[in-house]
Amino acid sequence: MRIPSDASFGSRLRSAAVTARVGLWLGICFGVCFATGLVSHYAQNAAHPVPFPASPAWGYRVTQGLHVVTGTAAVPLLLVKLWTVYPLLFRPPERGWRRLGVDLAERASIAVLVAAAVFQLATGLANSAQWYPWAFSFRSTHYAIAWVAVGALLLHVAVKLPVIRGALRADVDATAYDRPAATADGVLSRRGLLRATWLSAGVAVLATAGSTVPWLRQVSVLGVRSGDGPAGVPINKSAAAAGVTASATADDYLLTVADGDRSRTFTRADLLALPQASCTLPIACVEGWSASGVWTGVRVRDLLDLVGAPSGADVVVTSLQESGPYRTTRLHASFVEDDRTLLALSLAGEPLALDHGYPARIIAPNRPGVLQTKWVSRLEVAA
Ligand SMILES: Nc1nc2c(c(=O)[nH]1)N[C@H]1C(S)=C(S)[C@@H](COP(=O)(O)O)O[C@H]1N2
Ligand SMILES: [Mo]
Repeated sequence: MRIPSDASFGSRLRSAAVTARVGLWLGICFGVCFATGLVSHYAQNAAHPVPFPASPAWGYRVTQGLHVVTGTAAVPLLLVKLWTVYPLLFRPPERGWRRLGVDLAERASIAVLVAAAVFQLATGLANSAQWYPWAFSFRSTHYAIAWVAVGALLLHVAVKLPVIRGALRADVDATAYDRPAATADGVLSRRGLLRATWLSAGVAVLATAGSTVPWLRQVSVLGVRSGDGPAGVPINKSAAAAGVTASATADDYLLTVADGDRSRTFTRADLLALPQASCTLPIACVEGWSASGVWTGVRVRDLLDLVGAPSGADVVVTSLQESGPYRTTRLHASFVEDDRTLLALSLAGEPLALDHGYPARIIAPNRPGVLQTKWVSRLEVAA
């Protein structure tokens, strides 16, 4: 087999004029994805030096939706961008020690950028399909590599800035930044290629965004967990999968509310006899879907008042589930003190379905879905 040289790639479509235009949008997508990813990571942290706000209630739904939409749009953009530049891989190395050093450093930084970008998009997509063909922790790894990707991206933009500027200011058919070999007509025009690229990014978005945007449901063939489940809210983990079917339906179910050595227990009937509050709040899953529901139950603050708990403390929520990362979660004070934070007993006017967390679950505004703990057995003021 003959190794190609950069002269083997003659299409004038593989031009910096195309790369810079696709790269601009790819950079915007990565920027939005990074910022919204930081929000999501912070929201899930155990400690919040700066309180995470409970308002607006739909905030996390929007940032998480943007995260998945921009990540999805980035897939075709990255593929086209790589297609336009990969002949550069076969460019002969520079001569002279200094130039060779710079050349190798640039190639290494681009290798890091491409590897990190592909890793982020591949693991992100797999996560939104709830497919985990790996042994590492998704959240911490996706977070760490995000910094690598953004660092390498900033370096890349800084190095390429003169070319990017020049290419974006000139007409898309200009040849100033083309490789000498790239002169043959492509199968379509540069404008045609760009149009096809925007179209495929748009189709990728429409095919998945219906998992968070209700009126897109009909066209979202890939938005698999959209609109199904009791009361129109999808099920993430079922009671059977969590191993709580028996304990959640047992006659002797009790909720314990505790603050130090003061504690009280409640049956579900006791909870239903307390003053009830209703609010419309979304569940926004980190896996990319979200759905809104009308939840009714007892305000968490009212429950804490019944054991005389002071305001301003965090609360540890424990589920009947015996193991798993979401068995206990921390409800930070900013949520505890919010009137819309409920121990929900019903959804859409019906008793909570077993899979939605019967007998009782947490629902709070602007909170990641993973922290909306189901099958709650204990609320305890954190020490
Ligand atoms: N005890 C417990 N609560 C849980 C989970 C879980 O696995 N165990 N999954 C969480 C996740 S990831 C999401 S997105 C929401 C989904 O709630 P739903 O299934 O009622 O839509 O529940 C959360 N509550
Ligand atoms: Mo989730």
